[in-house]
Amino acid sequence: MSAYSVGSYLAARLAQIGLKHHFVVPGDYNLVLLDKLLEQKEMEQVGSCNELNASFSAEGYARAHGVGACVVTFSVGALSALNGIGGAYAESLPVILVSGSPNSNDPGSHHLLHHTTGTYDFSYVRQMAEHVTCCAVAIDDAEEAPYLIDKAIRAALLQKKPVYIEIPCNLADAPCAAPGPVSALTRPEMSDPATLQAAVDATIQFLGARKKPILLGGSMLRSADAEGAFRKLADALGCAVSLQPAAKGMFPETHAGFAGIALGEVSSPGCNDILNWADGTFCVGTLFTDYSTVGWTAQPDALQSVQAGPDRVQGPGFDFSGIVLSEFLIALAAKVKANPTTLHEFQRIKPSLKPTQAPSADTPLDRAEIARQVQQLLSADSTLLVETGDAWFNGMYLDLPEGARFEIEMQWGSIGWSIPAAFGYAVGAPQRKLIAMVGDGSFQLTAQEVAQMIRRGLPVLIFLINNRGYTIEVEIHDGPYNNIKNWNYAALMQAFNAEDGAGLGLQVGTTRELAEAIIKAAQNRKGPTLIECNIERDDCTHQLITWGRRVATANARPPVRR
Ligand code: TPU
Ligand code: MG
Repeated sequence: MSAYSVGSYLAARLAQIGLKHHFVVPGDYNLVLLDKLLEQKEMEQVGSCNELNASFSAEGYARAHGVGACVVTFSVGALSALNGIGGAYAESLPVILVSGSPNSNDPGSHHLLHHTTGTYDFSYVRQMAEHVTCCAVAIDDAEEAPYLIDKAIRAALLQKKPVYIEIPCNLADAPCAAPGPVSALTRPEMSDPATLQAAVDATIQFLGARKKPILLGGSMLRSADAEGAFRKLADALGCAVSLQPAAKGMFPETHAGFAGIALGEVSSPGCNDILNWADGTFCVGTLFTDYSTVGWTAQPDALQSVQAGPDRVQGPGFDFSGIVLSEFLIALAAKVKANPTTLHEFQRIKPSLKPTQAPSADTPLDRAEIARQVQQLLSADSTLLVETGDAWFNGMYLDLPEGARFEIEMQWGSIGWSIPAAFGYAVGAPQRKLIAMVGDGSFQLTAQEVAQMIRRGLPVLIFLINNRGYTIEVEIHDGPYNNIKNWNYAALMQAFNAEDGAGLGLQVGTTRELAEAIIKAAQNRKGPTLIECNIERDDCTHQLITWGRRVATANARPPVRR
């Protein structure tokens, strides 16, 4: 007889795949399961203030640690978590959402249950989860649990997408088989050798026929475990290398080939010019959406580009699947001929940027000065995490030193993501210096998760940019709904500290006050520091204004008559 129960089986599997933490909100349907998870000593249970935050924290943890998990209660908990799970799908991050569910005798027994819609069908949560996960399983029998748990975890790890596992409250403690070797869950996929060869040949031919090829990297470089292989290809090709904003940090900005952030008209200086000058774009792990193409104004010409994704390579006249991206890039790097034409041209056209000077006197704070001071803080062990809003644009043009990382949720773009995601990231990578930039409007969604940073003594540095409203929305389409109630954000830290916390809240409105606050933050190692930076309502990046106008135009296209 195996000594395992469904709950301890799940705990063992989560520990085997390397999880050191999981995020939880308790409820009567998951309490026994939480006990079982607590028994697994290799993993720590981390409380979240609510399930939305738990899901964003697990997503942030997956960014830092490769995979994340959160455990919630049925329906009321799981439905709240689905926003973060949809985000993990959009951002290609493996997050395991586990929900405790009603007693296995209840479905089909004509019982009405709490936390449900008051009907007899309890399958709706799994059905809803199916749309935002790559695998959603509901266990209704302990003997089936090992198979279904493995199926879901394997799918998450292979596809780098979230999954959903439902475990009835009376089965968490029910006996089941012992876990087998972990390699059943983690064995990587391999390319079909003949298809790999064909894709390499077709791409070599495409590149050979171009005089001025350029590389463009996207966020799926990370989810496809292809950052190292992309770098090898960049070294071999020797051409200019541009990155979509969501891939910032996935290729070193100190690399000789780095040509900046590609975002159409609002690309970093010289980057859009070199992309337009090139006669062939080799896109790797990219995602082209209305946002990343600046309202469909900047998309590579399909006839002049190759797109290589996690399992597919597509170009003019060819389309291969069943290929592992990193294997493809490495095979290509070994065969490709160097062509540095775009890099040489980029070096000619690149505007020489004078470092912005520190203001000589104390002056009212503006967003450019915030960016300048944040830039000075970045070092090899920093991670800069930026929220939807002008924080995106404040962060994406900063220079990352070698080793520094950048986190952005530009595909899903849910405001409220950054604070719980920063918490999850800090739990997953406590050795990194985490700096978050967030607007006042976004902060109001999930502010309470700062309390969890205080609880665990995490020295996260938060720049809260208080421009008194939803400025990004103002730039897209203004109205009275873009004004919000102001809060005393810095004072919140005192409330969250209560009797035992070491969080620090500081309010600044001038350049000197900001510099002094940053010094105080560096001395506060036992908890987070929130610096509330007060700026004018209309003080935003010119890139936000241009991008917002383009997105607004794309949104406003009249319906096409069919
Ligand atoms: O820099 P700024 O002022 O734009 O940032 P802040 O203050 O954080 O305001 C963000 C405003 C915003 C909204 C209201 N950005 N996107 N939205 C729309 C939105 C609404 N709800 C969710 C969950 N996500 C969204 N992106
Ligand atoms: Mg704002």
